[in-house]
Amino acid sequence: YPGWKPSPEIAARWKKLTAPKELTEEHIQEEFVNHATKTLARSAFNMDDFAAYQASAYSVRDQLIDQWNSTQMYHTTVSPKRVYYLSLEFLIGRSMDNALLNLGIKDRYANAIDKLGFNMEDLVEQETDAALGNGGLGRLAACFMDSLATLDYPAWGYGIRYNYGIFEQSIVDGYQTEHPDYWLTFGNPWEIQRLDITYPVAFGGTVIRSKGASGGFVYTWEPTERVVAVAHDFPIPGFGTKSTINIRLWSSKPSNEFDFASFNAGEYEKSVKEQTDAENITSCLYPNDNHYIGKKLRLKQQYFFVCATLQDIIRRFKKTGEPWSEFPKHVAIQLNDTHPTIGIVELQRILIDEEGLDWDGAWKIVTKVYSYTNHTVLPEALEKWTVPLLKELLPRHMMIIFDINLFFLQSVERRYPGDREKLRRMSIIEEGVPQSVRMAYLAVVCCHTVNGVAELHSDLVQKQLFSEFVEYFGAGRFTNVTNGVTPRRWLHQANPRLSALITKTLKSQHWLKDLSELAKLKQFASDPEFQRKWMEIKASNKKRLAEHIAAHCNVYVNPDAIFDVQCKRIHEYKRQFMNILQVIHRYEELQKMTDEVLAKQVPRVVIFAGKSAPGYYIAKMVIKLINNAANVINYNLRTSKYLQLVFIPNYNVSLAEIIIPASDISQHISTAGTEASGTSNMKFVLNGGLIVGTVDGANIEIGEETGPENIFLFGVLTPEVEDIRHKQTYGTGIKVDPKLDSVVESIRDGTYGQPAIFEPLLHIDTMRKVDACFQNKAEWAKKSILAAASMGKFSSDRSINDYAKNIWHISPLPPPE
Ligand code: B1H
Repeated sequence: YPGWKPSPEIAARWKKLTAPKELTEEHIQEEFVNHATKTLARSAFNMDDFAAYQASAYSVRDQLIDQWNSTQMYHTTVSPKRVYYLSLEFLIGRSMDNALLNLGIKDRYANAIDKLGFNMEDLVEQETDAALGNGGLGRLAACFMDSLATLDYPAWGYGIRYNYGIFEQSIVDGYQTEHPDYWLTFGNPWEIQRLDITYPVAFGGTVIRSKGASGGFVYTWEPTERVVAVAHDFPIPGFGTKSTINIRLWSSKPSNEFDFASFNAGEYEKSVKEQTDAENITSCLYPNDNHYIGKKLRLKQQYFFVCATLQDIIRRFKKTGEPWSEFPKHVAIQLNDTHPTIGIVELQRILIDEEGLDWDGAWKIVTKVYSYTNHTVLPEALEKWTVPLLKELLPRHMMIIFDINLFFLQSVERRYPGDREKLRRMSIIEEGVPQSVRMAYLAVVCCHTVNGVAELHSDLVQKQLFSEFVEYFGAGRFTNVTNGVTPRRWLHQANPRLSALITKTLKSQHWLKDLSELAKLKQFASDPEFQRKWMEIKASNKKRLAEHIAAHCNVYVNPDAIFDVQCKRIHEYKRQFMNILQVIHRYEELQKMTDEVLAKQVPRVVIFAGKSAPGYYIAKMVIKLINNAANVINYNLRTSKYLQLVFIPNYNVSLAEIIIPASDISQHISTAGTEASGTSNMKFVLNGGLIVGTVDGANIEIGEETGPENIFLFGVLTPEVEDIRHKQTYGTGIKVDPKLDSVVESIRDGTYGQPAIFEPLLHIDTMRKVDACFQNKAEWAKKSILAAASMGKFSSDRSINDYAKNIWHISPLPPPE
């Protein structure tokens, strides 16, 4: 800030004034009342839980900002290599409880506020989720931020501050209904609006080619649309450290120059339209999980956010005064899927067109900076922007993509002379009418490292999706980083009683920073007293969920039954349909039983939750089917003691925090080879739930850690799936008639080879096994404890350390005490 430099005396006074005060209960109360009366203009006679939540939130925010300031100032003085995590989604959920726990001040706050007549547990419930993501991909980004802060890495998250997050779901007559999620109605204490940090972003227009001073061509982009990106900072506190890092989310605003031009020309409506068009860029999160929709506004969102982000990163780099060749020593950029991939092209453009580097010099820098995480192999989820759309919005970027492709294919041609089919297959441009850009190929060609998110997935990425690129670039470019989840939110915060039991048993809280320490619980797995405490906590979590279900589904579920949960986005590949068929089958079996046999059944509550993309017809019909089945099953008075079925509306982070600690078993039953990793599977086991799952994604690695006796895996392996699909498609599959029970039985046995199309049968078998196991309470408790104690590997701290060491090459930088 060149305008103002404090004199030494002023700097000293400043330091004295900003020195943190001791956080006594009295000081907390002062701050609380101060915010209630000044920030909110309330009085003691005009308070309610929501106002009390806001007052607490603003005072916790002050604590965050202090830590955040000192972390950022320290990073600025050291100027280390930083990682920038670029993601179109950050599924953060609530912040207050998390901030209180990570800062280690929850009890003090709760006591202080109690004496002012408020209950912290109630206040925490007042907060609306920051739901700026669809599912696993967005939640992973949020877990990674928690780990980056906790492990003291110099890191920034960058994304979009959507005005509307993922829609709210209600169930009307059994159907999903969507409602807008305007989460900012009452302001947001967890962000700092930075009206001083803005960057211009441009779209459209043409590119003019002219002769440059040194003889080569220079390209000038003359855009037709200009908007402004405004920064909003979300401080992310680490657990048990002073490090507080930043997620910077951009919001779009109209650019004044343009507005005035049309306004003065008397084109009032045109100028208003330009204003609203500009603001619309960051209005809505696209509600598709694992599905690509080629919408122009989505591409605008992508470019808008990477354009602002790169200007911010470059501004920070330029403060070092070092030459461009040093850029990769200060900057690592991680692309969370291909969604920010246009940022690669943007950096190449800036270096050439604005900074005057030549192509090769720019390319050397770009390819040292970027790395890319692939999150799916499903073809319908892979981004392919059409060339006409890219040309229209980003004409200069389109030229650069063609150049990247040209140089790439030229070198492929040198390696494999005359193999035109190979060039066609590997080209970044897919031929067709119109042509399109394969964003994943663009990312693979430009990034130094490409990773999948679980062992099996990374294997498929290398052997199927990008096999020819592995051959061409070498296997060294490709790697695996298995996903993880933060134990702070997903155990300590969501399941405080279990966290306290673990801390008491291990005589330290250190396991929350090194999850592998959970293994020490294994020695207590058969201890009846420990088992009793462990299962008592599960029972109380189940009661809590039962209350939620009573309030939201109007069904009184039996808390002693097995709680059998499938909560995730509704998708064909995740096979909620197979699960509901299995439930209906179970219901029909119950109908046939005599009272005597019925009385011996293990009671079960089947719990579904999850959103469908608004335009995904089949997924919506699955929701309707579940609700219709629930209406039949729950009202059968003879069997409802043994089987109940609920669909809990509006699955989100906060609801997950209630459901996950309450499950006995959870289902992760995707067709083998389709679920890249899954992350809720890790959360369920961490909370003492067991998995019923297929041999897919991270289930496999979870099973390796727990041992096969503490996980219920079933079904065929990935390589068999294609084979079986083929047989089904071409009519050699076998149709089943109920009269053919013995035939089915032999198919089930595997007499005729692996029974993949009969996976529903194997699913049913597995459920019978679960019933049998659940009846032996001690054995079940032991499995639950041993499984949870094996989850050390699945902390997002381990994932982040893997990325830092093998991909980003950055080190922790703990702030001085
Ligand atoms: C995952 C997505 C995804 N994979 C496109 N891919 C999207 C793709 O808005 N879009 O266009 C949004 C999301 N999400 C998930 O990532 C995987 O399905 C999970 O298996 C995985 O655990 C998670 C995190 O890696």
